[in-house]
Amino acid sequence: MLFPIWPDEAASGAQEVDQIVIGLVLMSLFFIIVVAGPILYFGFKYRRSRPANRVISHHNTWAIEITWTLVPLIIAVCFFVVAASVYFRQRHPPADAMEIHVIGKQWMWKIQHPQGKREINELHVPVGVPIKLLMTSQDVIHSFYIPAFRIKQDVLPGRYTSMWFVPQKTGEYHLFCTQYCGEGHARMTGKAIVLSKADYQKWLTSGEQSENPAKAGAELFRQYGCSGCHAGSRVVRAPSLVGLYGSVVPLEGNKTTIADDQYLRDSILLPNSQVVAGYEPVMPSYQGKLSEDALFSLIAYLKSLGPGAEEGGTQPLKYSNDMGAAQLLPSGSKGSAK
Ligand SMILES: [Cu+2]
Repeated sequence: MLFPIWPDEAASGAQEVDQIVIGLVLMSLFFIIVVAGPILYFGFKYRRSRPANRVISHHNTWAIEITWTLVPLIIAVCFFVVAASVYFRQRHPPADAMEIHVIGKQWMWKIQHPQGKREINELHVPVGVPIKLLMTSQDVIHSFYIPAFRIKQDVLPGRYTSMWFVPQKTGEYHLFCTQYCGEGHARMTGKAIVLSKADYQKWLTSGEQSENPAKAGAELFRQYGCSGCHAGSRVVRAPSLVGLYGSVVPLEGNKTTIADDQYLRDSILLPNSQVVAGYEPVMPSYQGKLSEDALFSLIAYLKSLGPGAEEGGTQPLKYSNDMGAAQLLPSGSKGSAK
C-alpha cells in the first residue's frame, strides 16, 4: 500500500503548491526562532538569581519597531501574491480541457468520459492533457481529493463544481473523499490512473462502452418533450437553445447571466428562477424526473448545439457523435475547435 509522507508531484501546479507550503513552513520556523530565541535568552539572562542591569532603557526604538512591522508585512504580501496567482490559475481551466463528469454518491465515485466510457472509483486520464472535472453529488456533500495532484474540491448536491489539472507523471495515485459523508465515508476511495496517451486510447476502446453523453442527451431532449417547445415546429414560444452555451442571456428585470453548466441545470430543474426576457414562465420543472447522469447528458447535448447546429437534432448534430477517440485529446487534435 502506498503511504508516502510526501506524495508524488504528479500534476501541473503540484510543484508550486509544494513550494508555497515549504516556504510557509520555513517562514514560520524563522519567526519561531526570531521570537522564541530572545525570550529564552532574556529569560536566562535576567532570571532573578543573576546580577544584571535592570534599569529601564529610554532609547528611541522606532527604527526596530518599523522594521519588525514592515519586514513581516512585505513577506506576507509576497506570499499572498504568489499563492493567489497559483489559486487563480487552478480555478480557471483552459477552454480546450477535456471534460470528465464525476458524480459522488454514498459511497462511490461515478465517472464518465466525454467519449462515453464509464468507470467507478477509478479515474483514468492521459498524461499531458488538460483535464477538467465537472462534478456534482446525488446525495450529501462529498469532496474529491487527489493528493498527488494537489487538488481538492467539494462536491455538492444541486450544484456543479469543477477543478482541472494536467497529469504529468504516469502511475497510480490515491483518490479520496475528504468530507465525512456517512458510515461508508472511509471506503469512498479510489485510484487516479495516469496513462500515456496511447494507453489511454486503448483503455477507452476496451471493455464495456456507453453512449457518449451528448448523444444520450439528444435522445433525452426528445424523450422528455424539450424539443416540442425549444426546437423544430414549436407549439409554445420558447427560446432557441442553439449556440446558448457560454452566451450572455438577457433575463427579466434587465438582468443578464452567462449560460454556464449551472445555468442550464437550474433552467431545467428550476425554470422559473431565471426567466429569459420576453418569455412567459411556462416551462414545467423537471425536478425529481432526471437523474444527475441524465442532467449531465442533457447539458452535454446543449453544449454541443454550437452556433450553426441544427435545432432539435433532426440532422446530424454538432456534438462529437461517434468521434474518433483521437479527437478527444485536445493537443494535436484536428477536431473542430470552437
Ligand atoms: Cu464522500
